[in-house]
Amino acid sequence: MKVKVFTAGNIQDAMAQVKHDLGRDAVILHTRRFRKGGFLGFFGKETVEVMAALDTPPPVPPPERKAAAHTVAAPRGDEDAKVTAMQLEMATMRKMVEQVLAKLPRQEKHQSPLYDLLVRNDIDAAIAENLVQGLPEDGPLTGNNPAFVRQLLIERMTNYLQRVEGIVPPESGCKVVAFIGPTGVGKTTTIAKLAADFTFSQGMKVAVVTADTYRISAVEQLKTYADIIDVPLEIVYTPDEMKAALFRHRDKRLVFIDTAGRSPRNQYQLAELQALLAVDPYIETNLVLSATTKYADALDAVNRFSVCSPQKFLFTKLDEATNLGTVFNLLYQFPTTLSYVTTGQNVPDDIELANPVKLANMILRD
Ligand SMILES: Nc1nc2c(ncn2[C@@H]2O[C@H](COP(=O)(O)OP(=O)(O)OP(=O)(O)O)[C@@H](O)[C@H]2O)c(=O)[nH]1
Ligand SMILES: [Mg+2]
Repeated sequence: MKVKVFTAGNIQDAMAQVKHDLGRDAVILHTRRFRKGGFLGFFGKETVEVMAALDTPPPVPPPERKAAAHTVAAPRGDEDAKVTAMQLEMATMRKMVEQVLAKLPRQEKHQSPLYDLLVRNDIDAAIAENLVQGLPEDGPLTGNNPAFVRQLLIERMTNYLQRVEGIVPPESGCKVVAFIGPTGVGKTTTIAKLAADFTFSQGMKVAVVTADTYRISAVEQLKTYADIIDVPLEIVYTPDEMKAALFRHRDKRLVFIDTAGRSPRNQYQLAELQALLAVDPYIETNLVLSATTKYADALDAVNRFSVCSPQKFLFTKLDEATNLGTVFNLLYQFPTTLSYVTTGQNVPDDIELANPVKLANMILRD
């Protein structure tokens, strides 16, 4: 790994040097502002120091992005590694037990086609069991109408998806909405979609703040969107800078905060994220999760990101998911408000307010 320290009069110049010397995929390890020269630190020239590293020669393909993120993580001790290995082992065992259990009671107790359909759609076996419990069997009582029983099940499922609220800008003043979540789930793309929608369709004043400063290309990705949508973009490195940026944009109706993708297993990164968002207790935090994520992994992410107290879930990549089992299982386990779902890569079109009935029907796909 190549590590270099750059100094300049301001952050933009320092980042330009990083980009020039190490390329777009450089990882920012550390930044510091100080006064150089002067007397006892007074009257000196404001100087910015950036320590950056390049993990692999550019261009870096997606899998190495994870490696880059690890370079800034706190060193993991043996204990950490053991805990992770144990958790993985437990998750694998849990999955195996679930698979066995899913087969057993189904034969003996239910033989219900709807139970089978739920499990085929990756609804957790225990949850599927609860959902079909007490549902009438299709027969003379229900008019020999399987669609009717299915409709009863959809209604039950809809109950768990009822809490829906998008971003509601205040009548006056400014609302700040942050997006957090694991790496690559679609946080930045989702912000671009929302910023475009609120700016163009609803004519609101919007600003975007990014705290994703680990890779130069991450800032550039959002800058490109911000330029096209014509909204201001602020880049912040510390909680104080976050506070200052939010204060500068208090005249906007909405401020969206983009954050670096975090490995849910890295507690140091999560604590850093928590500190950034703690500058304002009124920030509405959306936990962004991909519908393509395995349930066990999504569950782990929800548990670990809970240190940032997200108020809402936002699910991405519904278009790529073979089923929406993870979405339902999570909302069943954690009755949380759902904001939006995204259905593709197109900015700004592929996003919609979550619709409980539509989702329940999608979850129960044949
Ligand atoms: N198919 C599909 N792809 C999506 C969707 N949303 C985002 N993507 C794609 O997912 C990839 C990652 O998106 P980003 O917005 O960069 O994800 P991120 O969470 O900001 O990633 P990091 O900042 O690296 O953590 C990009 O290729 C996006 O185009 C979606 O709803 N469907
Ligand atoms: Mg991003």
